[in-house]
Formats: sequence, structure tokens, C-alpha cells
Amino acid sequence: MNASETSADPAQRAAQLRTLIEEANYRYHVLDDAAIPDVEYDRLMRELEALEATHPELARLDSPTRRVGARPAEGFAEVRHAQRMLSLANAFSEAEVGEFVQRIVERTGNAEPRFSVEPKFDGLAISLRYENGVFVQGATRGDGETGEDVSANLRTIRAIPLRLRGADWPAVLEVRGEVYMPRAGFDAYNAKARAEGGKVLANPRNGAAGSLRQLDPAITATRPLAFYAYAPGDMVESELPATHSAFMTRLRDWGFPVSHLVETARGLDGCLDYFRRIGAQRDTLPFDIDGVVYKLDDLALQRELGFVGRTPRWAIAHKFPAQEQTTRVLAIDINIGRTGAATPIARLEAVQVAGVVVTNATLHNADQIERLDVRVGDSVIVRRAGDVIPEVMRVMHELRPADTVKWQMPTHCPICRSELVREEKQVVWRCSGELICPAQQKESIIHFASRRAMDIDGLGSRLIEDLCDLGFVSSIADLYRLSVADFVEMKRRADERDGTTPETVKAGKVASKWAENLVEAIEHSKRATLERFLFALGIEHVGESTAKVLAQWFGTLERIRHMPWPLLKLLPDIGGEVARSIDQFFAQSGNQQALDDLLVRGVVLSDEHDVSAKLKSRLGVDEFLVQLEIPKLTPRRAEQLAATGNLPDALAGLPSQQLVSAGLPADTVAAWLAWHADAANATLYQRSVRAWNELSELAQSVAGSATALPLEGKTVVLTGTLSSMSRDQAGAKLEALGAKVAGSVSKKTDFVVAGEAAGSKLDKAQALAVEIWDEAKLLDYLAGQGA
Ligand code: D41
Repeated sequence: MNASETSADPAQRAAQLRTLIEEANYRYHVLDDAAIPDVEYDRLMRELEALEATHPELARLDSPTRRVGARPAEGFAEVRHAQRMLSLANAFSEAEVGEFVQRIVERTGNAEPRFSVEPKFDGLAISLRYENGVFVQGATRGDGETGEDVSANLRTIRAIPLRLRGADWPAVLEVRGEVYMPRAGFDAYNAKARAEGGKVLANPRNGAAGSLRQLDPAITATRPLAFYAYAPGDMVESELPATHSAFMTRLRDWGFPVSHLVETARGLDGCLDYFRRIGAQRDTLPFDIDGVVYKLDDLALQRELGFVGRTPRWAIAHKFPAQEQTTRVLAIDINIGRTGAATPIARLEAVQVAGVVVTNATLHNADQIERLDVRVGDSVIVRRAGDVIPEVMRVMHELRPADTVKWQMPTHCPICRSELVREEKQVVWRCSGELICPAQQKESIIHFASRRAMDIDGLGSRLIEDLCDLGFVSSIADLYRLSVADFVEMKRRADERDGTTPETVKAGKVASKWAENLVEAIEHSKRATLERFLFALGIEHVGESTAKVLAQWFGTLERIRHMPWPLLKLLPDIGGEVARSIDQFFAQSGNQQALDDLLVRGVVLSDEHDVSAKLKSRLGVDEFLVQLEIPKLTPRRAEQLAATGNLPDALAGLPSQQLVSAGLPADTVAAWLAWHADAANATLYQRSVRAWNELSELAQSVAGSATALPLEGKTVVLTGTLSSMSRDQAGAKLEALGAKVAGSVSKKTDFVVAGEAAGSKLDKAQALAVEIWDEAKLLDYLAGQGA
């Protein structure tokens, strides 16, 4: 049926709309295939609502418009489950799963029984009851015997069908499954709650449980909930198929969401293989799972095996190691980062979390400690998910010993004893020691050498810590002084300190080879691009993209290192905070000294160039004035000042009558004069004017000479493996020379750079007679361009 084939008869049209809406729900939640856009879905819904409003006789309980109903008058009613809701036994190791499978093998005589293997969704177990294909009641698990009637809330979940599809369902059907909150919905919900100052959800499982417990279904309807079915409940035995997996297929046909991760597996090996595969995907799944479930697939055998207490003998949950654990806070220390940021760290009694021993967890910042009220001696819940740093989630206040004291941010840096300071409206406290602080020195060197920065092979954080601790380096420039002998000596002293005694002769040889490689890697890093180098300096707020903008627009380190912040702000995506941070970095004489040292020791920026031709359009007098952030000087007033025809150097000295006759209101004139009367502002203005004059001249000459880059307008394709650099590196070099690097070869391709084992792209280039460069030719060309 087509949405546009409308029927004039209201009853028919209502039926048509319900079918369309239900179909859309089914395609989305069961088939993972959004059939119609959201706006269309909403339109159909509104039409049906209007129709039911004007024709009340058409309204029905199973209509999709009824998903949000009235709240129950007095809490939730109790529901006695027609079939007890069972619980699952847990296995925490492969050995326990082995025992489970072995018992089944012995009792059934089947050497390799078949299992339905499923993710264990981390939500809330519920039971749904359908009579004659219509949803009539839904309940929580409760104690397994009786649960709560949360029908009104369950109706709001679009993944739960209100009417079943097809016709071969039993007259009474109960289905069990899990209501859960997808991670994306959880994140979005919390982001909104945070922005609006509302209450955030602790985790998706609590989110799902809390949402179903809302008395008002209108609230539940706003929560992003979903559902997966996983077992039959009350139904006539003769209507069941022979296997659990066949039942799951039926559920899907009837319109229930069944996870595509559900499979069948044979024997212990099949189960464990599934466990490992799902475990590897765990962090990337769109919802939380806490393990997998194995269920004997043959339903007749399930009945034969029966239960022990409330748990079936034929099913078991194989749990992943817990991501949360409780432990005790032994101390709260302060870690000083590269930019001086002071991060409180909880030192913990060692505890295994998700298979890793955790002894430290981040507390983020002083405000977070205040919120959680963490104290030394407290029992806390730590969480470690994926590769992220473990964090303290919650304090178990009920277990707090009597003698704890409230934690306070220390006043001084634990490393260099400089004062810790916090800027207005900032959460982060910082060490004011900057370059004299050994912690900041260390972190800035680690950043400088890291892969995305100067990429010094082999110079990792452990080694840098040793170099700093043993006094071999204290700044990035010191790295370029290190000799092979220094590294060997440093290693000897580190071994001595750690009590590790290397076998003399052989170790000596290995050590000197290792030291040679390091010195070579450091030497190699001396040739860098401006962009990487700027990023490597570790200026606060200057990430890779800001570094790229600076390099592209200003072209040389010499220009950037003296640029006042108002001119930095002229560039795209550089705001006041970033610009000031860059200016402040270069204002420190220690940093300027470090730059000079680096240059003296042979660091060469291979791609320095003229200012960008685009700069000219940003250097209007009014735009310049606006960047200075002078009170009352709005863009309009700046335009009026610029219209006087004076250049910035003359503007500062303009007498007030002239400002008034330029049309500026008195308060703007007063603010302008007062601003200039401040010595610091006057200096900033002069510095900025000088930079503006220089840049204007440079931009003029670039625009005038119109020296295009050598590869301007050329399209290049890279293929195969290069031996001297990665394809990305080669691409970046070609781009710096003006080329456009494309992904596929066409007639428009100017040349193809083909490395080792080039495949179809090379074939295509040959077929189209496109020019082909080998690696040697590329290197030759780049050398010729000084790149
Ligand atoms: O994903 C789950 N959380 C899940 C829970 C699942 N995939 N299968 C389950 N199967 C059962 C039996 C075998 C007893 C029908 C379950 C649960 N039970 C369950 N969830 C909470 C209590 C029991």
C-alpha cells in the first residue's frame, strides 16, 4: 500500500494509517531498515490522531496513537505471572561453562548439543501478554511470581508491537524479553539533561529501569527505550516449535525485535567461540551487554532437564568480567599535566576491573570531588569501560569510616611548589610554575615526541620520564643535544636505580644499538612541517586543526611566534581564548628561548611559505579594529572609524572632535579614548598595528605576484606502498605544493604516484594513459621543491 492512495472513508483511512505506522515501526525496530523518514511518520501519526478525534468511534486501544495513555490512579497493580519468570544461573569462567555443558551432555547423551547463543542485554526483564494478537498486558519480573503492571509504560515503546503481524500466532501468547536504553539515546538524554540542569541517568540499565517505573507514561514516552524478545512465557505447549531458535524466528515474523546477534552453536567450543566474538564487539555495540546466554536449543530436551529451584538446568549466563568494582581510596593525589592542569587522582586499593588490575582512577577535577564528596578512606565504585581511564563513579557513603575528613584542593603544586591557581569561571586548577615545573616539562616533552607530533620513534613516555628524572633533559630542545653516550649512561643509571643488573658485554652492545637508533630517530625528526611542529609545541588549545590553520595562513614560524592575539583572531576558527593562549605561550621568554635552541640545533621547517593569498580579504581596517575587543566598538562603529580613511597607526591619535564628526556617539568616543589611555592597551595596539602593517604588505605582494603553487590545479592519485614514507605523508607533501589528492583515477587525473604492489588504480592509469610516477621520481621532485 502507498501512503498517497488515500481512502475517503474515515474508517478505512484510519485502518490504512495504522497499518502504515505499524509497518514503519516494524521495519525500523525489527528489520533495522527505516522505511520512511521521521517527518513522514509524524505526519501519518498526526493525521490518524485528527481522524480519531473527529470520529471517536474509530479510536481503539491498539491504535498507535494510544501509545501514551493515562497514568494509573494508585501506583502499579500487581500481576501474577501465568508462568513463573525464571532466573538464570551465572558462569564467570570457561571452566564453569564447561561444567554446565558437561552436565547436559551426560543427561541427554548428546555429545555435542546444540545451543541458541544470545547476547545478554543489560536492561530490565519483562513479560508481554497478547490475546488474539493484541497486546493486553505487560509486567516487570518482580520476584518471578508476581510483578508490576507497567502496560501503559510499555505501550510507549515503539519497538513493542501493539498488534501482531501475520495470523498464525496462538490465541494467548506471552513473550519475555529485555527493555533497554540504547547508548546513543542514553548519551543524548544525558546531554540534554545536563544542558537543562536536570537529573542525569547513571547508566543505560538504570535509565531503562527508572523509565519503566515512572507513574506517568508521558514521561516514559520521552525516554529512548527499546526492546529485544528472548523467550516464550505462558503459551500452549503444542503451539511451540521444536527448537528455541525456531521460536525466535517466529517471534521475528510476528513483529518482535529479535537481535541479529542471536545464533546457534554446537558444544562447548561453539559456545566459547561465540563468547569471544561477542566480547570483542562489546565496546562497539549500540547497547550495553553484560555477557552472553547459552540455551539448549531443543525444547523437548529443555522440558526433560527441568529446573533446580528457579533456574533452568538448560540455560546459563556467561558473564563478562564486571566493569565496575568496589574498592577503597588510599589517597588523593594531584597530577600535573602538560599545560599545568591539576587533575586529582584517587590512589586505590588494588582491584581487578574487567580483567585489569586498577590502582588509580581519575576524579576529573575539584568540582567532581565536591559533587561526589570523595574522602580518603571511603569505599567507592570504580568503572573501567574499554580503553578509557578508570574513573570513580560513586562513593558508598553508608560504608564511610568515622574519622574521614573532607578533601580540599591543595594550594601548591606537589611537584614544583608553585601556587595552584584557577581562573575565573574555570573548573580547572593550574600549576603556575609553567616551565620551571618538572611535571609540565615532562609532559610537554612526551607530547612533543609523540606520534602525531614530532613522531620520534622509540622515545616513549617511560623513557622520557627517566631522562627527566635523571637530569638528562628538562626541555624539548634538550632532546637534540643527546648523544649515544648519554642514552647509554642514562640507561645504566636507570638500571642501577631500579636494581636491574644487565649482563655486561651483551647488554652493552644491545644498549648501544638501542641508543644509536634513538639518536637517529631524533635526528630524523629535525625535518618537520610547520603544522606538526606547532602542534608539537603543546600550546594549550592548539590541536592539529588549529596548528594547520596557523601554518596555512601565516606560513612561517617567525611570523606566528610574534603575532599578537588580535591578529590571530582574524583566522578562521580561532577565537579569543585560543588566540590569547597562543600569544601567552610565545610571550614567555622561556618558550622563545626553547624555539631558538631548537632552530640552532638544526630543526628545519620544510614547508614554510608566504602568507596565504586569502589573508588580504581579512585585513580590512574595520575588521582589525573589531578584533581588539575595545568596549563599545561594535562592527558598525569600527566601520565608521575605518571610513575616516585613516590607517590604524593614525587612528589611535585622532582627536575626539574628529571621532565625533565621523558619527561616533559620545559614549563610544569616551570608551575608545579611555581604552587607549591604558598603557597595556596602548602597547597591545602598537604591537598589533605593526603586525597588521607587515601582514598587509605581505598579503599585497602575494596577491600581486600571483605566484601559484607548483602543483596548483593538479589532481594526483597515490597507490601502492611507498618505502620512504606513508601515503598520507606523501599526500600531505603534495597538497602543500598545491595539488589535490584524489581517491580514484579518471581522465582528469594529472599523474599517479605508484608504490610497491600497486593494483587496479595503476592498471586504470595505464589504460587511460595517465602519467605515472614511481617513488624515486616523487622523491626527486619533492627534493627539487624543497619539500
Ligand atoms: O538478554 C538477556 N538479559 C536474557 C535474559 C536473555 N537473552 N535470555 C534470558 N533467558 C532467560 C530464560 C532462559 C530463563 C528464559 C534471560 C533471562 N531468562 C532472564 N533475565 C532476567 C532474569 C531471567
